This record gives sequence, structure tokens and C-alpha cells, in this order.
Amino acid sequence: MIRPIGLLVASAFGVIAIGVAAPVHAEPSAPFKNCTAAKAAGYCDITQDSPLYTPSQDRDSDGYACEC
Ligand SMILES: [Ca+2]
Repeated sequence: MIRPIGLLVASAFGVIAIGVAAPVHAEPSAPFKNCTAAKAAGYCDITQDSPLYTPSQDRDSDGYACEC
């Protein structure tokens, strides 16, 4: 009777520990669907050397997508 409860408690702590260890905001590796999504995630003025850059989000072709 005691052992299953102990395993349950240990499992709960394991889940909490994993949750704490995981990064809060994973760095995106592909362009956002649109600039609204980029800005909502805290990204703007995305430069051409970024994997988040896409020419379709740089309408004036100055090298900055989703300008702030
Ligand atoms: Ca631009």
C-alpha cells in the first residue's frame, strides 16, 4: 500500500523537476507565420542572417523583417 504512493510522489517530483529544467522560451528556428506572430513572441527587426528572416516579411527589402 505504501510503495505505490511513494512511486506516485516520486513521479510527481520528476515531472516538476523536468518542467523546471526545460527552457521557458525555446528559440524558434524557422520564420514566423507572419509579423503579428513574430511580435507576439517578442521578435522584431529580424536580420537577414537570422533563421527567422524571410524576405516576404521584409517588404522594403532593407534587410530587416518585421520592423519594430
Ligand atoms: Ca524591412
